[in-house]
Amino acid sequence: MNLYNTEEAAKILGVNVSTIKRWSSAGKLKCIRTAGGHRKFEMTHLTEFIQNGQKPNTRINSIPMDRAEDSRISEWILKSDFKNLVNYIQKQAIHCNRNKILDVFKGMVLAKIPLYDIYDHLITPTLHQIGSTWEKGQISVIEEHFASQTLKDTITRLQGMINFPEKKLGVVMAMNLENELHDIVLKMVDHILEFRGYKVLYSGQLTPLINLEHIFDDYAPKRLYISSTYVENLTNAQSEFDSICQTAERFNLKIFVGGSGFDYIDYNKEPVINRLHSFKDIYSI
Ligand code: B12
Repeated sequence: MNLYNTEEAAKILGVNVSTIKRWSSAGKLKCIRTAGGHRKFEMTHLTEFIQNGQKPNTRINSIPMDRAEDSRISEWILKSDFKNLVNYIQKQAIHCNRNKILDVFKGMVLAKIPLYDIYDHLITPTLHQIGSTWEKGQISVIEEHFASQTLKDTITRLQGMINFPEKKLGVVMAMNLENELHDIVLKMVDHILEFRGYKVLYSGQLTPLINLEHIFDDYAPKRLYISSTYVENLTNAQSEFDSICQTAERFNLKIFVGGSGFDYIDYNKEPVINRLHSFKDIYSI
């Protein structure tokens, strides 16, 4: 769990340390007390405080302000300046600077930017840009791997920091096809579904189809989200997909598909409900 100390909380909320102490002593701003009596703040303590309208003025810095760079980033976050943020995140990802990326994510959550907007307007274009800078030969393939792994790690860490609804809407499953390595997108799908209130069965990269019906039987998911980005062999991918559809239909599952692989795979069949194109769609449909 990532915690802020009193000084950092003061920098984020744009007040001095004694105000933070006063608010927390009065119970307005929740905190955790360490064995030594120090206050520690979770990101959710700060978001709850801001959302409850407890902060009297609007000056929130979204990330702890230590350096000139921090104030620039804070301004980009508060103005939803995704162009500059994408360039910044790409640079940090190539250099494996996980904490700097996480600071931006946390800042966006504090600034009340919805999770699906972070994924649609920041992470998706960053991944596309990483792909095109690699295609143009501006970064090496190892740097492309640094960048994509760093983003995957930070998305997983962010997932551990956000509170999800306790009451679950039901069980859903998120899977890739058998030969698919692109699973960052599926991790984000997983996160959005969890945020929406589903319990998610996440099988990730290269999901084998053996025993799929036992999974449907034992875990009883009611929706299946299938991601396909790269189709190496269309005949195999199509028959794999058709077989999943047949099994899913027997178990009354609804299927949602997404990713550029479905430009080739025919998904116009039962029980496919929809092809989704954005994280906002995944959140709302
Ligand atoms: C990171 C990356 C990798 C990483 C993957 C790491 C990981 N764990 O995911 C690694 C290095 C492993 C990799 C490997 C390969 N990659 Co690659 N990769 C990328 C890169 C840079 C980003 C992919 C990504 O995550 N995009 C971000 C997602 C969020 O965007 P999106 O796919 O457009 O998805 C959107 C919608 O379609 C929708 N959506 C997508 N999926 C889903 C799923 C559901 C359920 C829903 C509801 C919605 C939804 O939501 C998104 C938001 O709008 C892309 C470049 C690019 N332009 O995307 C290339 C890219 C996808 N890769 C490509 C290729 C060719 C490969 C390799 C074959 C390379 C090789 N020769 O080995 C292998 C594939 C091996 C395999 N069997 O899968 C090509 C694919 C071309 C094609 N369509 O045929 C691309 C486009 C690069 C290129 N221009 O050549 N890759």
